[in-house]
Amino acid sequence: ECGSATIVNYLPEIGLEAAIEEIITGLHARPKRIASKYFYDKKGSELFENITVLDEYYPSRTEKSILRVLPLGAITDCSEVDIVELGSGDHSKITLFLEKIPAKQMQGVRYFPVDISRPALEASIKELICMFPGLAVQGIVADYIHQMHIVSGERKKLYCFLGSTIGNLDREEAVQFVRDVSETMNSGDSFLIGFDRVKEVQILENAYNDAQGLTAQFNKNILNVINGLIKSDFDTEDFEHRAFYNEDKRRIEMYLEAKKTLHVKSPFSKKDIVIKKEETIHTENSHKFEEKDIQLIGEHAELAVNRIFPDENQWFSLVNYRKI
Ligand code: AVJ
Repeated sequence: ECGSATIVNYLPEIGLEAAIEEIITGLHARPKRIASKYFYDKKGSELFENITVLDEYYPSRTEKSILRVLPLGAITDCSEVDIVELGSGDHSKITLFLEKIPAKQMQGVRYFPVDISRPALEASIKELICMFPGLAVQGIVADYIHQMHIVSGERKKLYCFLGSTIGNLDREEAVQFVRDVSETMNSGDSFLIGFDRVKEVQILENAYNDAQGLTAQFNKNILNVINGLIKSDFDTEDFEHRAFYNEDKRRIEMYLEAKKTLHVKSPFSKKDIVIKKEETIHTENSHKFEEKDIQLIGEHAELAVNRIFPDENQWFSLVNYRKI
């Protein structure tokens, strides 16, 4: 027997118009850019899930190895808690968590997965309510970066921001984001964040240049996503995947490089989008963190670093912040 769940939509109606404008502006800018949130349509979410099991892509596997042994009681009181997972994606991370909750405590737990992709959210919830029939699940479609007050009420909360998604934000944005969430928290509430750590460059670069070319496909798929949004005619074949570590900024940067000069049309752009041969479109930053970054984020957000859970290689950290 499976349980049931509802999904509410918090994405504003003007979302599409704003998205189109953002995309067109980025494509006329110098350097050109497309925001990484546009990776995640149905196909993109599937591609990412396939990336997470690649040998080269260590972050997901490593984070899960930490989640598996994480003492849940050290983080929150699971007899009564609202778990809010920001950017939930698939349920493979949170199930490792939920499995630890004794069956008789499950009735006190409510789970709120929040994601910008409705299809991904639907697919994930559908499976989850069969795995945990007694769990109360309420899905939320939202651009959580700008929408904080999605779960109200006085119940104890545990926010989760896993998978090093925080690495996609610029450093200042990351600080601001954690601070915004912190402002909605009550004393004693918890925030669990997954951070990918600074490590040997070759390991980092291999993770974003896998031999099978899945990351290249994932990167190029963003063009299919925006073709759907701005009705453009980008051809993924015209681009090369590029990903490298920027030592200065401690981040992987991902680009699409044009193989030849292109004139791309969209009914939403008066002028053609002109991309010169070898010109790049910046599609993603994936920041890597040091312990000092983790401390700094806590300080700025008025959160105490309660515990840092590492893996055996110190490649990844799950950090439990506590609202003071
Ligand atoms: C889902 C944002 C954590 O930055 O490592 C994977 C996305 N990009 N391969 C990351 C991604 C290229 C991933 N995050």
